[in-house]
Amino acid sequence: MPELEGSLDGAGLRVCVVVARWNGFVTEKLLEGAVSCLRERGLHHEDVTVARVPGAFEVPTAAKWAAESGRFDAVVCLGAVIRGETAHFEYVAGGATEGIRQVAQETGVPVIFGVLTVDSVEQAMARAGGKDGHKGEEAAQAAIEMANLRRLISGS
Ligand code: INI
Repeated sequence: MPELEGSLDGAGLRVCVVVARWNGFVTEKLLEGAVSCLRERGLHHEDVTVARVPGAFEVPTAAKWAAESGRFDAVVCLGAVIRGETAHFEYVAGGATEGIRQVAQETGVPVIFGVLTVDSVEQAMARAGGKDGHKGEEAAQAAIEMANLRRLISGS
């Protein structure tokens, strides 16, 4: 029975990282982890492009531009939506989540969800290199795996 699994070797891949400036004290940590992971796994400096957007709500739009450009094997989406007192959280988090899912499915390019949707700053920091791991690194790793799996499945 044939089995396919994307490797974690990033050599030769080109990745765009879209990162939101909102809650930059968290998203910059996500970005650092994502870029370190991509470089450690073999991507060249010039094959990692960073695109900054105002907030998580804008991430799917830039991700779509990147995915449709044909310049990237995968897109990593990073942001942090931290629950406040209003329903705004639901709209921003929901828009980012649904938008990213839609871009991935419409374009067929791996578009990876690395947006934290959390209740508190503590929870956000814990997932940005703290006690609950590093969502930026995880997202970068998922991008490499999915880009390589796509090549295996499509035979290119
Ligand atoms: N954007 C975020 O990335 N995180 C948030 O927590 C957030 N909150 O709380 O409002 C947020 N809002 C801005 C939003 O993403 C857009 O940039 C803005 O609405 C302009 O479209």
